[in-house]
Amino acid sequence: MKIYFAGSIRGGRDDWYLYREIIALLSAYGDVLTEHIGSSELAVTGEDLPDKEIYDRDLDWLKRCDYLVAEVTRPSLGVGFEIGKATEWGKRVLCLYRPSITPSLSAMLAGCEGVTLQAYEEIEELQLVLANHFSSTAMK
Ligand code: 6K6
Repeated sequence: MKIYFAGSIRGGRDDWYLYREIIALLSAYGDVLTEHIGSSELAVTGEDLPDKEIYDRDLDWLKRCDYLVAEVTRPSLGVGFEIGKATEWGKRVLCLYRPSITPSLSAMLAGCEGVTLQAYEEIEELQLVLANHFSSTAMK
């Protein structure tokens, strides 16, 4: 299974360490195509690539993935765009968020039938959350 992990870049890098841990957990379920999202090297100033190349490459990966998993606690235009594309293309989409920081998510996510929302607070909870989620959906 190919997993596209989405997390904020220009929306803010406060949670980069959390993205790294989520990517490590996700790697038990498939190939994570976007490991750079959890890199401390990737700052708000981003990769040293032109925007069009980043866009084309990421959309190509998104098209080829089986699953989009997004951490949506920190609002990011890019992550929202990727979720919109993924749902339009019929991909399975799981959005993880921490209600203590973002108690009410955008209705564009919360009201979207193609998006599964999963609240959590601590990274330790996610191991079980992902195991339950992928055993009930992804392997089918
Ligand atoms: C260049 C300069 C500053 O940021 C960059 C961008 N570098 C990126 N590299 C890889 N993926 C990116 C980049 N910018 C956006 N993305 C994609 O959008 C990722 O897949 C993320 O999930 C999402 C982040 O969007 P923003 O709006 O928070 O940047």
